[in-house]
Amino acid sequence: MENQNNEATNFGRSLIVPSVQELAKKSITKIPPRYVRHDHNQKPLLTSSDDTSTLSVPVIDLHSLLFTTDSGSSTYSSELNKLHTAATEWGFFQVINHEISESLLEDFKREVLSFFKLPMEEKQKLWQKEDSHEGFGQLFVVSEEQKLDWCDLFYVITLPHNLRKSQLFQNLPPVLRKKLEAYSTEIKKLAKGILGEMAKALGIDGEEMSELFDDGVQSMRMNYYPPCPEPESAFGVSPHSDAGGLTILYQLTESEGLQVRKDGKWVPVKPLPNALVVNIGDIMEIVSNGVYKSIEHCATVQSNNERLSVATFYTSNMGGEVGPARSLVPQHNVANFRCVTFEEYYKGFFARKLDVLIVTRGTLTYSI
Ligand SMILES: O=C(O)CCC(=O)C(=O)O
Repeated sequence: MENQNNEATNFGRSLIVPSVQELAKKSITKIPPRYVRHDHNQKPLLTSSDDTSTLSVPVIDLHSLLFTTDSGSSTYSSELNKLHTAATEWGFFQVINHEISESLLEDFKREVLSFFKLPMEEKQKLWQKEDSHEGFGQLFVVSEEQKLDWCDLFYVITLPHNLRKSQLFQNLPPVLRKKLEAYSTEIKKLAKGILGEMAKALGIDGEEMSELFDDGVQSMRMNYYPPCPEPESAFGVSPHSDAGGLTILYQLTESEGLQVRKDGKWVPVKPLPNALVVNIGDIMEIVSNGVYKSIEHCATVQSNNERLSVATFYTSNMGGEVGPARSLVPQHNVANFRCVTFEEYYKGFFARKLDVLIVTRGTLTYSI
């Protein structure tokens, strides 16, 4: 059942901003000042330097982890070890052999591409409203002076069903809605599978992990980055960490854009055919008592190519608490984060401006 009551699930709002896609259609040679970023110490590289071209995020083969019957094999334990190291040292990895069918990925990609190509009058019907950040627009815009990203996005809560905004869903193009439904189900399965393996690697009780994530909240952020006349001056998405448990990112186009901060350097994540990118969110860092890392990342833009991606955020159940796993704390002899309710946690997250989040995450807000 979808939700008719907006207030019940309203975790946040964002100021309404103009469409970047429409702006980019105007063959401009300079970007408006609101998109120009001077925070150069934060800026990633637009091309790979010698330093980072040798580094790449780990690739995990899920066939040997999730789809094998022999969890006693050395292949299984070596891949589990690889997953644990990736989550600990990178907070990011790509997954192959995830068993989401190529045809579903292709269909979903086609529908998302056409969605962003709809005429503006159609998209306007799905634009964010003042009281909610679901729909087309941007997120985390809290002041008229704030710099904006070179990106149009569509944000929607997809699971559980009772959190859905029925009005928004009913107005989605029917084929997109059908494919989104199938993709959302597959991503939930995948996220739960990976979380289950992480529980084993961390030594978290399997039942506790299931209680935390079985009926998790899932939302999707579809990103469209138009070509940008001054790519070195803009961000597609400003540096940030993700709030949820796990994020699963589908890079729809071959152009690069995602960059991950590793030991102070920005490392590009090259799209691999049929791979998905997975990253640890703040909640999973907290649940793991700080063992896994929710890492800063951003998206760059390009002068000639558009880029599209879909980030699916899978997080813990509503109504629960966000804190280190109970079964882990005795093993570590210390809880490195305090517990807050899920609602407190998310209301605080969406009320903050994105770059403030980087400064506060893990230190002021949640740590004890
Ligand atoms: O488009 C990308 O590669 C990154 C997107 C992202 O970080 C986000 O949507 O939160």
